[in-house]
Amino acid sequence: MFNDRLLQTLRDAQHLVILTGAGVSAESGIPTFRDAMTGLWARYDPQQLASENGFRANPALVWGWYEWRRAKVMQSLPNPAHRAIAQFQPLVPKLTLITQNVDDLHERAGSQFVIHLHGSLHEAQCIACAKPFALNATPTVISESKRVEPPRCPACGDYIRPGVVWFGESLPLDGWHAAEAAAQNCDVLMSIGTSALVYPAASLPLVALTAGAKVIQLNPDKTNLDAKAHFNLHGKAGDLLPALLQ
Ligand code: BV8
Ligand code: ZN
Repeated sequence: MFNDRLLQTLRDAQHLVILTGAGVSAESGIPTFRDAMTGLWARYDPQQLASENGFRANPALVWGWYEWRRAKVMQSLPNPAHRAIAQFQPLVPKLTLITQNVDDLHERAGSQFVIHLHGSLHEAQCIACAKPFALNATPTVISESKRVEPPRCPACGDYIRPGVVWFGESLPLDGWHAAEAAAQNCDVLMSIGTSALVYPAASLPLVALTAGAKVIQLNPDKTNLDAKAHFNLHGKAGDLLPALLQ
């Protein structure tokens, strides 16, 4: 099923970086950004919703969108892709897991020390004074495009916002620096389930290539990375990863 050079590359890996995108959560029932031509994403561009301007223009629409996504994640389970990655972690001398996703499915599958480049749906803070805000354990299960007024900060009264990185916002520096260093020092980087379009996350495979690492891409659709990766596996993460990592 897999070519020997690919299997040998994984067997020989001393420091493996795994970079995941929304595709790794697709088989858990979490819509991706680009494939989700259903519901809210058919009518609104995610880059509009996932931005401070979008939030300021319509806080109830954007807060409702994130609460709907948070409820969906809490009702979902890790899929075989998340589990294969977690099971593979102790088998490699060093594995750095970096995700663009804002769900906690890697952690719930047993992965540790996950680097979240774009924050988390399960965190929130004041948009003005950044005071952390504890979200209620069970989000109001709402329909996909229901408007929900965001809570107010008890300290300053401004809106509470989701703990994610919006377009136009810089990434958490500690996470970004750790991710960049891992890409520079690894010998193998595997990119799984991402359209490789959003920067600076999409630059990590290129950093690894420049540093002489082997790059493996696992994605059903072609991306810009296909032309540069050493190996391209076109298929679903939930099918390929359990077979590849056994
Ligand atoms: C920044 C959190 C500057 C929020 C997200 C022009 C050129 C280059 C860059 C830019 C530009 N204009 C603007 C920019 C910068 C911008 C950017 O890159 N824009 C792109 C669109 C051009 N980047 C930013 O704004 C970043 N910040 O640059 O700041 C700065 C610097 C210093 C100081 C101040 C400011 C911040 C970007 C972070 C945005 N936040 N998420 C939320 O979730 O709501 S991005 C979001 O989309 C995801 O986190 C992810 O990173 C990104 C892409 O999504 P993917 O994960 O790739 O998912 P997608 O749907 O696209 O693809 C899914 C893939 O899965 C598909 O390929 C599909 O085939 C595959 N798949 C489907 N099923 C399966 C599968 N794979 C496996 N198995 C399956 N079963
Ligand atoms: Zn505040």
